[in-house]
Amino acid sequence: MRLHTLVGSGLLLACLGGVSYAGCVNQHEQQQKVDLGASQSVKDLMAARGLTDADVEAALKTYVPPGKHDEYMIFASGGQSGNVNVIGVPSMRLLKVIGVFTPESWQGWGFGGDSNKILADGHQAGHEISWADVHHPNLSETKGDYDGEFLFVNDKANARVAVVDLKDFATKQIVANPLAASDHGGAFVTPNTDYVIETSQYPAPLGRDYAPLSEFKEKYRGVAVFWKFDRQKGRIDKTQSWAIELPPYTQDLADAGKLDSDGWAFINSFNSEMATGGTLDKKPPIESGASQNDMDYLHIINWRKAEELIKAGKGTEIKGMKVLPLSVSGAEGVLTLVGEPKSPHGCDVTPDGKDIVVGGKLDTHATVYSFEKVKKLIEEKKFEGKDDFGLPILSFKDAIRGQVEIGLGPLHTVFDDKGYAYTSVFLESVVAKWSLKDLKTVEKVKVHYNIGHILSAEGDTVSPDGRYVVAMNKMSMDRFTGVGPLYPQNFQLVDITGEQMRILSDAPIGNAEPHYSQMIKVDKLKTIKAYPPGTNAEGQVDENRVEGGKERIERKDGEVHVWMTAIRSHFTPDIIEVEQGEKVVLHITSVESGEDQTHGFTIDMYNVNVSLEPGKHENITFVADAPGVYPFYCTEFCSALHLEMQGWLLVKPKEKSASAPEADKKTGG
Ligand code: CUK
Ligand code: CUA
Repeated sequence: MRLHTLVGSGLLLACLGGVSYAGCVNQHEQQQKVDLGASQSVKDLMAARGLTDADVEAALKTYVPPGKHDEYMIFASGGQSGNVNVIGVPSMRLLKVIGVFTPESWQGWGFGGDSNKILADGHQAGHEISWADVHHPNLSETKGDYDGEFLFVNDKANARVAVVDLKDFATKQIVANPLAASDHGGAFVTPNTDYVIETSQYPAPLGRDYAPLSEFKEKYRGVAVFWKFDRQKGRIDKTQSWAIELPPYTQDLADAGKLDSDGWAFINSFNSEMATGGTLDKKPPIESGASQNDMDYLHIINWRKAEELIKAGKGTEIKGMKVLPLSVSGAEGVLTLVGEPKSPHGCDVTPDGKDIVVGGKLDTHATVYSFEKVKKLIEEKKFEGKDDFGLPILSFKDAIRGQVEIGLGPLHTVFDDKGYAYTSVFLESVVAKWSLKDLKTVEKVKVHYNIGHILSAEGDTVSPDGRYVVAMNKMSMDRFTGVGPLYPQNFQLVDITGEQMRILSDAPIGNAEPHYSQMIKVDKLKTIKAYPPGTNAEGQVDENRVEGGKERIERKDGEVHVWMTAIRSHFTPDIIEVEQGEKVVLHITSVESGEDQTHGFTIDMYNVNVSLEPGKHENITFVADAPGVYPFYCTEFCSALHLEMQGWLLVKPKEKSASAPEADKKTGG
């Protein structure tokens, strides 16, 4: 074994592959010239590792050598992790985890610094929520194309939307939906990112109020919130945001129109039966109650018209937000319904904005609605009838361009640059490629079990790139080395450049159940390498920023303020003495400017950890309530003397009260 180690691990691999011991040594002598590890040739290596030509081709297409960069980046929903994963393509390497709704200690996100304020804005009704169910990341767009500036994600569980700035890949804002109790159709952007759309999922009384289920039809509602995005500020402007009341069907996925259909939004729904369950009372569960009708309703929203009506004062105010009532939307042509078959799920507008593709979970078709037909029917008021809430309904057969025979359980659809659509087919576990022109399936590729969402390169823009599709699979049995009963999810990278789709690689996702993801060309991103000196988590130069030489400790009103700097490899000051019970406020600026020179700051017991990238500033507040000696130190191995980058917080016991010395003596033993 020692000899093997000496001659290199490549040789060891070949030896394990069955080559004799003496043969190993001989091979080693020969390979000095060809430099293929222990192998005489690529063929030799393939044989040793049991690889086919197709494997090698896939490896060559996805291998990114040390020092080379990936061409695309995926922003993947972190599902129940509440965060976002950033993955390089074609390597499928994890590049970053962005802390969004869930504290992420690696990023110093939510552990005592200024990021806590951003997380606190996401509280619902005063309740702290430290997790989320992230479903749909959406990149900001300009003229329907990703512009690489911002990312928006929704939290299905608690009805919230977050804004991530892609200059530093950090969350800048969380807004809590004041009307809904859950969301799903979000966070979808309009073509110039004027609005970020967030649609409720499970109906509830608007404004998070109470009403008994017996009043479901009267009091329960869905809602679509149009969050106004202020690009200059890089924040959602709550004061300019508004909403549309929706009937109490369970609204599901949504998409914004583009080009021909710009100004419109499409939301599908299930449970138009309005089943409410009641399994303990022997009533059918919602799953069967909700599957009685053959059709549910695609909601067609003229949001430009809604915006005008809101501006004209037609909204009613609920919990501080203007809401356009159902009656107005129905009468003014803002909200129109059309049937959609069997438990619809995905709702995707084609790159040219001319069609809307809907997949039915219990159907074998994808239905393709023609926006031109839909618009004409609405303009001519050709309605088939009205629903229980007075909303006009279009004739299904008059509104569609056709249906594509896909397979069992089509869910989501993405697009390429050659006029093809790719639909994930859940029950059949395939990706189905079909032609948008003649609505015919041309090819299916088997993916590993139960594909949910699917994504393609720049796939939600007006000009998709083609090249790659990623199947986002819910299960990974038999796929990876066992890691216990909770399995990773599995991303499969699919090459769509050739005549036939080819699976290139599997990437286990071990920290999330990703729902949707988007893939952007990396050259569109304009990331910074360091912050302007003194920048806080909200992206502003902090009023308490500290410059080198201006460090100090001051006391006022029972608070101890410490203005501190961090630079390789010390904190100034490094000794802080306080009295038990004093409030400690640390203002720490990293006065580094060099690329990748990050420090961290933690202190024993107070649940504090911040990340201090070059130029970053953090304000940390806690009450030093327990006497003791608390080392603080840098949590990032920043230099040869990183371990020496430490200091002390000394918390002196409170002066014993002079009036009660006897009592102290007794308890002190
Ligand atoms: S959903 Cu999860 S697979 Cu929330 Cu977009 Cu379809
Ligand atoms: Cu600074 Cu380690």
